[in-house]
Amino acid sequence: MTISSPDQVGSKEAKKILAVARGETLASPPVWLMRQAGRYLPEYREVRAKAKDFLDFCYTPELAIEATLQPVTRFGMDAAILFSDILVIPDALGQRVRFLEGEGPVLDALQGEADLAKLNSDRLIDHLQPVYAALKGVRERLDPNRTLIGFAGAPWTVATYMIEGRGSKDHALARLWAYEHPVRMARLMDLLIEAISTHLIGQLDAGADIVQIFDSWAGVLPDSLLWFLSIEPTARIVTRVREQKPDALIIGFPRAIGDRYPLYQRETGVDVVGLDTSLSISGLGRELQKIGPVQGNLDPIALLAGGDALKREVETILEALGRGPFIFNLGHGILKETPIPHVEQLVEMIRAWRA
Ligand code: 1CP
Repeated sequence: MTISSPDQVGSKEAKKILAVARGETLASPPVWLMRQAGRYLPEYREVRAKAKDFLDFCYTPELAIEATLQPVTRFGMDAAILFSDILVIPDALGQRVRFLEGEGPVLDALQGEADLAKLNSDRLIDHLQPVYAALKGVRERLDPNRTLIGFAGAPWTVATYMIEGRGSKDHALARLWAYEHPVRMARLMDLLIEAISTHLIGQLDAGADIVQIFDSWAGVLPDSLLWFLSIEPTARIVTRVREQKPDALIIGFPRAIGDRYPLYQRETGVDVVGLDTSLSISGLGRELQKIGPVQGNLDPIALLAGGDALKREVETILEALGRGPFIFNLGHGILKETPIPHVEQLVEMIRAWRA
């Protein structure tokens, strides 16, 4: 049976994001937003209040399912992204992770060899069962025309939290590790590559249609470290996942790496590259799109602003990238202060636009 929809030009794929990830151009691009389930939604805050703490929220399938579906129900997004966090990986490896109210994540920072040796991937799959249960639950309830996205942090981005013990601006401590202890850092990368690959395969087995690898802090790395800590580890994850899941579709988001995007696109083998806000869409963005599908890159602050400013930004992005394989998204996660009507305005504009 051929499923067709008015928004798709000759596509047999009912899930628009998958059609684009395989290289198709749609008349009107699909849309989802990074961090679309979150505090800007009153219904999220309600579910959040039912959980003991943030990790308990992630590991309670009924709550995670509800949070995952909320933005799809409210805005009609083309994808649901699993409600979870990149820090379930250190937690599953046995490092202590807590989310403190108003402070964000706090981990018992890795101090050296001894702490590294304590990390244990044997129980990873068992520990993450609630995450896979949530994906299965979402799969059962999600409209079959919508894409279900699984995700993980990239090794470097996860490692910054493991080494620093919390979020930081410049990730100096993690970079210092890489310069001063390259062997130790390589061991941490190996461990994370294995753990993240296993987790992505687990998510694909549980019903995710596609997965995204968030390398949110890749932009602070100079070339030599970018290769060693971001591009090569990501390439290895892509290879590992495809060994078990040859058709796996993967989005890579190496935030703020600037003119090194083409290298990342070429060398990692991801199907779609996620563009951050600072990337020039009319220049580099279009170059990248000649090679493969791209996703992005509305400034989350423009979404916060709304009105004419938002309209102008959205039009510029659609005009630059909408006539090739393109998934509309933000250039980084949605902010918790974002007014809901602005998200509605955004989705309406994208739906109304034609290539
Ligand atoms: O109590 C709360 O509600 C805390 C806010 C929150 C939320 C909603 C955190 C804590 N994590 C999440 C969910 C989350 N995190 C998702 C869910 C799916 C979605 O709707 O998109 C995803 C994909 C993430 C990914 C994530 N977590 C990233 C990568 C993406 C990015 O924004 O760069 C990172 C860096 C994290 C770490 C993290 N978790 C939470 C916070 C506040 C942070 C950032 C800490 C920092 O500032 O460094």
